[in-house]
Amino acid sequence: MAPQPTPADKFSFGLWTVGWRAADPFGDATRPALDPVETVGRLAELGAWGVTFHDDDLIPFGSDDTVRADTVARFRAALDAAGMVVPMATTNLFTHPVFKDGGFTNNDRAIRRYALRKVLRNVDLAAELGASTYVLWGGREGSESDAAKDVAAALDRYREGVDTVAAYVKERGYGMRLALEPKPNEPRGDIFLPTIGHAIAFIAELEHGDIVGVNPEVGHEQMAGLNFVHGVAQALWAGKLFHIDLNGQKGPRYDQDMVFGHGDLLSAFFLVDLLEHGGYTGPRHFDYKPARTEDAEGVWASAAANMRTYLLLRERAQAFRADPRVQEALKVSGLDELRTPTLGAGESVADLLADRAAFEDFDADKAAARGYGFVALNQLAVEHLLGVG
Ligand code: GLT
Ligand code: MN
Ligand code: MN
Repeated sequence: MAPQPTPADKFSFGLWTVGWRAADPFGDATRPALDPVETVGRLAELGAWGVTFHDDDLIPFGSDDTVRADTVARFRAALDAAGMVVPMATTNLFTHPVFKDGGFTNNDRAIRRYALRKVLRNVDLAAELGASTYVLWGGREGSESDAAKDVAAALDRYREGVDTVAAYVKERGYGMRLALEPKPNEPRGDIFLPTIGHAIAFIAELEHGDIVGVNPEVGHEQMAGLNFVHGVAQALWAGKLFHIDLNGQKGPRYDQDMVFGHGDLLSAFFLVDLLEHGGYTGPRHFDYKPARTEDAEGVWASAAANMRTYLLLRERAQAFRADPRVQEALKVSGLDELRTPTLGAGESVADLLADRAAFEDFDADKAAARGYGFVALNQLAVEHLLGVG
């Protein structure tokens, strides 16, 4: 029986995902523009729970106040009719040529001030529509050459920008949290805050870091050759996984934004296992692009594919965890033992130094003879993934 998505699964999509018209650096758009109102209705029919947007996805750049008000009213009516929510919103600080050297870290101070105003304006709209997360993806924050930026000054300005937005959110009582989205490169040659680790280290330097976390994207960490599951696990461990962008990527190359699971499927399996069993309760947000080859029906089929893949992986992960052979294999591999603190309760360094069994009498060769059974455990995961569990 094929699993059917329901709002309880908390699946959400950006307007810019299904709405991508598939223009790329080598070719024109292959699909017509989508009306956000249609997107809301179609996604709801497919079982999605929420829709997210950049300011400019909803209200075309440069619209006057009347168009803005009408557009928001129409969008809100569509959300209400479909029973959809807006869990997250974000700002487009990358399309207009004014942002070619970035927003918060642009060398031009007037542009930095303009970028801040653009963000604050959309934070107001996000709050009005009930969003609890505000994403900041700094795709244009970076450089093509090391001569172009004073990185320390750029990080000062980045911190100033994020702290200003966070302070505003607190002052207004919006109850919203900010989520920084790392990416190593594209569109800039090198982007600031390139990985989850860089972003978490940056957050520690903020004045209002308590309401700032991360929005990691599968493909972005994999573009950097990193293990996405480990990165997400560390973000969870730090209490900083505020949101997540799910998609598919085939290793270090340009940003592919494929359907979730259409890249590294085994990694996607362990990711779903982590999200489902690791305490993450936020949205399962798909940030993918329907392939350029797809027509309108293909767009909706690909949206459904993201959710279906997630649900199938969730079933497989549950079966994996419930399998007595897996539980036994986990013990053999020592995963339960890793949860035991290395020092005993109340044990001091002096106690450790006095413990002959820990060192003087410890038989390293004997301990080294142990097999960990990791391959057998991994094979059980592969077999559950293949439905042979
Ligand atoms: C852009 C980018 C995504 C970000 C979006 C948020 S915009 O499409 O490629 O990864 O999540 O600004
Ligand atoms: Mn991407
Ligand atoms: Mn993303």
